[in-house]
Amino acid sequence: MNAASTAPETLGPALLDQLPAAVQTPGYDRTTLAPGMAHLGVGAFHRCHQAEYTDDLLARQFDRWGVVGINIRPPTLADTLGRQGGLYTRLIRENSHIEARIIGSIVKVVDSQASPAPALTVLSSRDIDLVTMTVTEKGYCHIPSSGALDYDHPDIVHDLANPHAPRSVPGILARALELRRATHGRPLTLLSCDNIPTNGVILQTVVRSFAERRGNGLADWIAVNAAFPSAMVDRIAPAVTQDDLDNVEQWFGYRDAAVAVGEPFRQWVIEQKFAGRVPRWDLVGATFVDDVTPFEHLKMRVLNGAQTTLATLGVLAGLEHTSDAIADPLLSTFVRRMLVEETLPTLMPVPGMDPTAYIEQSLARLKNTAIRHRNHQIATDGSQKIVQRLLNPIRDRVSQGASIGLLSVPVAGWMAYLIEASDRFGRRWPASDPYAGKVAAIADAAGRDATALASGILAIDTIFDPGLAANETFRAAVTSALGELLSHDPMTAVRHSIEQDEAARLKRSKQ
Ligand code: CS2
Repeated sequence: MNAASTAPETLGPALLDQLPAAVQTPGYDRTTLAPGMAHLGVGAFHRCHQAEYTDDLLARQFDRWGVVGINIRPPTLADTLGRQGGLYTRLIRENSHIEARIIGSIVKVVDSQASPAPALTVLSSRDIDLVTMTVTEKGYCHIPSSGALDYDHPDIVHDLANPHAPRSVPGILARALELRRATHGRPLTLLSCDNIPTNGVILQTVVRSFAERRGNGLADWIAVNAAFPSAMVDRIAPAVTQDDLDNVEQWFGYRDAAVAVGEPFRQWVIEQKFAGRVPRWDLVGATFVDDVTPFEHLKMRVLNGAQTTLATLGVLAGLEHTSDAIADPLLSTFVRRMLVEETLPTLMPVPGMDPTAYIEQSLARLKNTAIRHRNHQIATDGSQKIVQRLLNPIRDRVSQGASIGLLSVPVAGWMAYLIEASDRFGRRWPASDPYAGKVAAIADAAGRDATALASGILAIDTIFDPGLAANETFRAAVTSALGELLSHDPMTAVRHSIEQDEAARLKRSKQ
């Protein structure tokens, strides 16, 4: 036997009936699956979340709900999922537990990085009734502090000048809707699955604001024919590594370039507001509700808030993954205390969920050592994340006159993360954030002066709403934490905030 014939085969439809028994395969006849929806942004999260729910649904109630996966940004899909006929292995991992399953819901992939045409063809097709998307927080081209479309965003400037050749998500969606209006006129549901607050409202705002500028009646057509439900999505599914691909080959004997790895927990709460046909994801674990807000607050403030806290403080403490950060006794004490003392009282009642138990469950999820979620990955684009994860709960507490000494530490953590990445501070790590340049310029001017650094950054009103930025308690807490985080012993900030919180608690209990 020559080397070529012993090389493991690559996953694809022909291999489905030859896989080891430990690998579950689709429970429906994939050859008859026709496309009914599209997904923008096929990354690890989509493969572990919406595509899996859809796969569950197809096995339970088969219907025309195949997914066309579209990427308008790297990576390209043709060489990975495309080559495998859309099939991939989804691993669920929790410490030593491993569960492997082939997901079959993606019927086709389309690369539209070089030109919007392939994406527009799919999105405007009459077969597509719904578009889900995970395009990251910054993909919406909105202003984080207000949720409005950022007309100064270079891609928006470009797309308004070239509406037939758009490159931004709002521009592409507006053009697709325009093409739908001009051809078959069928309605479309656009379902955001990104962690931005009221994601449906923001998506609707950016698409409609863009369409209004076009001024050809498109905005009115959209108001009647498109729906933008909000959704809360949840499953921890980090960027896939070469180790993950190698593991599949070693454990199961075939190659898969599109493996996705997630934790066992998953959740999807979707606002019941659709235009036309919708997949019955509610039959397979998703929840359709009238108002997503309480669920969204709970998830972004607790789970995502904890992740951002552990990520930025974790990097500053020299720790690599979420699971390393939460294994650190000081950071673990800090994050639990922050969530219980300060975040929890800001949460709205959530039907059927106990917020205290949710906090414990979230912390337990973050301890999963088989999920190699890098702190740098979570810290990426922090400017687009801190509003919903940290600043909104802080604002709620400030308005109640309640303490914010703990929640302010990760805000300073985000600042320190970008400051330390600047030239002036010796570029300790490469930081990827649309505001990295702005923060670096502030660091250049302010040097090591924590007060000047904090006030320079707090003055960025597209992140910090001016009312909050002017609050003296908030400014003082952020400035003092930032000074300590930038010192030779960054964890002093964490220790101090815990001590201060403890002292305040004791004082209150004696009153
Ligand atoms: C993470 C999220 O990278 C990040 O910003 O906090 O991707 C997080 O893992 C998911 O929201 C979990 O559902």
